[in-house]
Amino acid sequence: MRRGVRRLLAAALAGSLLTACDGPPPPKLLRLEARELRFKLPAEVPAGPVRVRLVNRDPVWHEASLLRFTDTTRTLDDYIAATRAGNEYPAFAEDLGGVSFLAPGDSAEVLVELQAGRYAVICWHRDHVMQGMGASFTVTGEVPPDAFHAGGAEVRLADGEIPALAPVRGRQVLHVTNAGPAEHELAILRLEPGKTYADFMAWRAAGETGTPPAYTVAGMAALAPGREIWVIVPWVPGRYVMVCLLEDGEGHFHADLGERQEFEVAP
Ligand SMILES: [Cu+2]
Repeated sequence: MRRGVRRLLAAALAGSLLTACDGPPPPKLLRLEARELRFKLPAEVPAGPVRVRLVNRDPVWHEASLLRFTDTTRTLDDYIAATRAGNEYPAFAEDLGGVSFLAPGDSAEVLVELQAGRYAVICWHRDHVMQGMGASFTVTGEVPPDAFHAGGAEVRLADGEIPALAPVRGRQVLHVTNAGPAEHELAILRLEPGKTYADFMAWRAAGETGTPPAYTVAGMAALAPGREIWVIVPWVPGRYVMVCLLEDGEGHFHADLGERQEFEVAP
């Protein structure tokens, strides 16, 4: 584990409230509302474990990629300028996951531990970053010691592979780590009956109009190597595909280079 702290997931995350006085405090909620190609969010968040929830109020798909400015003199404008200049991984920012792309009206949640610093959320879906869809915020204070205990099913990402998963019906937490060396993301899509991953990619390529062949139920945006995040998945019965849709230097989706798993959640 990154900070060597052993964690077990707080019961609060699984939907039940902790009542013991000496239990760990439940993670704070950072609610990101996407509307009219902008994010609405608080300006300041206390350091420690944070549930990041993306709520998509737009008629188009959005994601909320979470990053920390490693060079504190840099700003969101610098980041957007860098992406417009073709640099998708500016050296002054570190990708910490965030929430994967979501259909209109949908929401999803991840859990991360945030240290004090300056952060931003960016929508990397389609050309939204070029349109300036990002917002910055500050994390203040100290991370409480052993503030939360995290667990969950282990999902260790590496170049060219996503491990198979044993989904547990209902609410499940996935502890996602990136062994690198490349950045990876993880989108968990529920396929409509009879539809495939190829159908979904064709729908994307055609401009995302009409009924999508699949919907994201949970997932995380780009995660830097060595980082960790917890993805909260509300499994319902159906057929799923779990993919990384980042691209390599030659324009191939990681999903087409082995980072893809298809599976069923039984009724
Ligand atoms: Cu990948």
